[in-house]
Amino acid sequence: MRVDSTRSVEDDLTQPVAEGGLLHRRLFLKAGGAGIVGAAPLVPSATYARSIGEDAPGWMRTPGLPLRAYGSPSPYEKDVVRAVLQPYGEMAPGTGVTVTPLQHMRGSVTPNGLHFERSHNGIPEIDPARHEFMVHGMVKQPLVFTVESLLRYPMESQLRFIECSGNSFFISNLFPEAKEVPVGHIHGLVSCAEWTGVPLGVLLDEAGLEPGASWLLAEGADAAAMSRSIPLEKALDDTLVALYQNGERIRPEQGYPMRLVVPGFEGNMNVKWLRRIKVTDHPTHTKDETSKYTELMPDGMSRQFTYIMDVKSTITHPAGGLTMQGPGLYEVSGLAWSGHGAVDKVEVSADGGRTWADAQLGEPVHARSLTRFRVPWRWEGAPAVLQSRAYDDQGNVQPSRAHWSKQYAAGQLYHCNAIQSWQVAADGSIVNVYA
Ligand SMILES: Nc1nc2c(c(=O)[nH]1)N[C@H]1C(S)=C(S)[C@@H](COP(=O)(O)O)O[C@H]1N2
Ligand SMILES: [Mo]
Repeated sequence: MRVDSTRSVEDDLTQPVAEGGLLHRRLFLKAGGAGIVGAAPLVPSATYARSIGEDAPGWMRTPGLPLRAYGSPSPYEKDVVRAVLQPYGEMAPGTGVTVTPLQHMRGSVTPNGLHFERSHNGIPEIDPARHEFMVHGMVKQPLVFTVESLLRYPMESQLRFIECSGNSFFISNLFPEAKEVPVGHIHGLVSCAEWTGVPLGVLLDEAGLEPGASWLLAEGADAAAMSRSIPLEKALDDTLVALYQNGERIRPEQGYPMRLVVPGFEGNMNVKWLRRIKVTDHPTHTKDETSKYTELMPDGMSRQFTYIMDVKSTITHPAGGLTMQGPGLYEVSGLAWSGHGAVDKVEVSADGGRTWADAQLGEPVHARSLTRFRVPWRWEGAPAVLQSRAYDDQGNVQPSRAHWSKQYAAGQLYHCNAIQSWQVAADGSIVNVYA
């Protein structure tokens, strides 16, 4: 059942639009000055003003710290960090992931120090003066680019998410029982940055494609020499050789001095520390696209070259890793994205998917980028199950976990875009459940 939430602003926006206390997405937007919410503060912790100045804190009485050449977060935010997950521990400390702490983030762009990381054999310490990037294979003229030469090319910026295809494996059918982990552990292998660099098509053009060219092999300069095959069509469409991440040079863990950004395609294809592109007329079937990054189907066949990350969303607040602070008004907020295009609509449920309210999307909505969604929620303190469901402008809808699981063999973990359920208990605790 979907509940109509398109009523006009003249209607009483404080009336629920779905079960469990979900309110009209425009409540907060229209609240200013209209007295819609009431004269009391929205949340109990916002107290009435006293006069300020009487007990001026120490930092108003003495000069502040000296100016700094490079900024870092407040020391009071020291716990907002990536969780480091190393499956082989100290045997292979460079292998594994770090996850973005989604439960502590509110916008849609990921700060560089919190961008998730997936590395197969550590972060190479590349001296940009000695790094070379080669374009060869089925080209008229093989070319080698230095970092310095690439920096002189015309550049383009794209706000794009990168998502590991192993993201959300905690709710995949690898785990028959739901794990109690924070939202960052479940979905934090997705991040969003403004990537700036040289369109790969410009460099391929310069090298001159030979007739019959249809694929690329992209290889990294790390000790895993990670490599993937990429269809030429995508390379010529919107693929970037990125040198900048949110305005500064790419971080070492993101591929310094250069990486591929292949918008909407699985994270693995966004080859970091890019050292060569070989133009071919066939996929190369590298170890990274045969032994891994394939999906096992129910009939025992494996599906290869599943590039596009499907439409998906998760509530990041309230969510696992946080607790409710008593009954009252909350903003349910989360992230939605699709590798197929732009997010079109996000719905939120507080009753485990029986009734849905439309969420407000953070605008402008960029294609293949993280989109923030928000909806007000009056929580009366009763148990609730929160879910979000995303739609994209290419007609795709995020599936239920049961529906997603059925598509694959047991133990399948890649490309999990199932709807996530957060169970909110009367005591305010929030845990991941399979609803
Ligand atoms: N050279 C190289 N490129 C790589 C990897 C790697 O280990 N080596 N990991 C891949 C995987 S699996 C993912 S999900 C993304 C992660 O990008 P990030 O670490 O910048 O978030 O990089 C991809 N590119
Ligand atoms: Mo990945």
